[in-house]
Amino acid sequence: MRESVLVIGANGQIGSELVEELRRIYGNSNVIATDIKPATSEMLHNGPFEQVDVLDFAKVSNLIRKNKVRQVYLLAALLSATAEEKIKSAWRLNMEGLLGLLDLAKEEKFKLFWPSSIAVFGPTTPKQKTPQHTVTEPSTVYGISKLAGEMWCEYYFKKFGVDVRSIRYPGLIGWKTEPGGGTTDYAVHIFHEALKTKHYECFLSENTVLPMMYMHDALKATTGLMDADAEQVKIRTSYNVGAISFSPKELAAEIKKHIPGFSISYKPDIRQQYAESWPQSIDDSVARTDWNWKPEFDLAKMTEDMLHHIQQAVEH
Ligand code: AKB
Repeated sequence: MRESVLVIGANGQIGSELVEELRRIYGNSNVIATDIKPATSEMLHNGPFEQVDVLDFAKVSNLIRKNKVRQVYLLAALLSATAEEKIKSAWRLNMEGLLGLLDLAKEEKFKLFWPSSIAVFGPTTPKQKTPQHTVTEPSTVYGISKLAGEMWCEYYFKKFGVDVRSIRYPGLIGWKTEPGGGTTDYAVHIFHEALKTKHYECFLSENTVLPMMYMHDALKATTGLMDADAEQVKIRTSYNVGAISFSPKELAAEIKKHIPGFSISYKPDIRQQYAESWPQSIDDSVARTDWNWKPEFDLAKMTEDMLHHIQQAVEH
């Protein structure tokens, strides 16, 4: 049977790269990209695209039925920094979007992917090698919505048998699309500024260590979890996945190896508080055991790849 896949929030940092990867796996015409914003020309050129608000459930449901969709990736969300500025709309988008899709998954029996985040952890969580099961007392609106979402996922799995799968993404770093509204965004902006102006003013302080992951690994984790047999997926809240941990100072030092004139200065803002409430490194042994998760990119490899691709994109 033709495996149709729907990606909601396809224009975002994860979506734009995930759509490309899923189209490589399932074929261009079988992956329907959707976003509240109009499509980029690349997105339109390579396969089907629909402009849809995720909260328009009638339209989403119609798309799913009409195309016999078997997998949905729900990526539309407001991230940590924006969510603090728009508390109610963040809750509405992050929660109602998920609940609406969980209901549709219950009816239409598709497999649902929903991203959680290291933001489910808070100041009382152990910071080093944060375990899968530990204290989760988030202090941000975004973290609260992700924690509640995780519990809803588990509830729909246990009560209605919905095959929903989730990952607690760390900060994600990719060269294709810049992130927006997050706390870990500095780790992407720094590369663009390093190549453009050889200087970056960082909104986190120099020794703020956070868990991060290169987009290649994030896509590997996402498709790996979605491909796993249902019995392998034992956690139905959300899986810890780890890759790299570093501070702005360590990242700057790595960039300097490629761009010797690069300099960084620090002007921490409100995002410093959010970052300080999150773990510094993640214990992902449960994901490694359950569905063989393993990252491929370390700091040096990721830095080299980022600079190479951004440079190439600028030249073309
Ligand atoms: C953010 O910074 O808000 C996100 C996240 C850690 O989920 N990248």
